[in-house]
Amino acid sequence: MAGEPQADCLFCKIVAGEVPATIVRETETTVAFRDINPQAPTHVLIIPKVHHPDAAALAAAEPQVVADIMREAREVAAGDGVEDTGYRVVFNTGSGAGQTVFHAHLHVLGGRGLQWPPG
Ligand code: IU
Repeated sequence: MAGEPQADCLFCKIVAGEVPATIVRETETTVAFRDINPQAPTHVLIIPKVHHPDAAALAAAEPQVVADIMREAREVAAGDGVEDTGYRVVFNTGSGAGQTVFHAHLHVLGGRGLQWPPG
């Protein structure tokens, strides 16, 4: 059922504490942890505790959790000291956009200059 933990989902396992991760912050609805393959000095993923395959599905089902994630992005950026120098938030949505893990997650990237457009 939408929103329920999925047995084969890595990020659901991180939420459950069954797979280790470097947790940065946790709220009632979200978990933020450091990306295992960082693309910038700050590279944190913020995920909803509920399972939805991508940001579009999450927004359709539980838009308030998208707002929670965006609030957390600011807290993560501030905590890593990149709020003032600038940071990027990205929801890759669909494999064509580079999504590889199908549990919605927001990338927070900062700590170096970032080019536009992204690759
Ligand atoms: P994507 O937007 O679905 O491509 O992002 C998935 C991210 O999850 C990617 O940056 C991976 O490095 C990251 N990740 C992780 O942090 N820990 C893991 O065990 C796995 C992927 I698998």
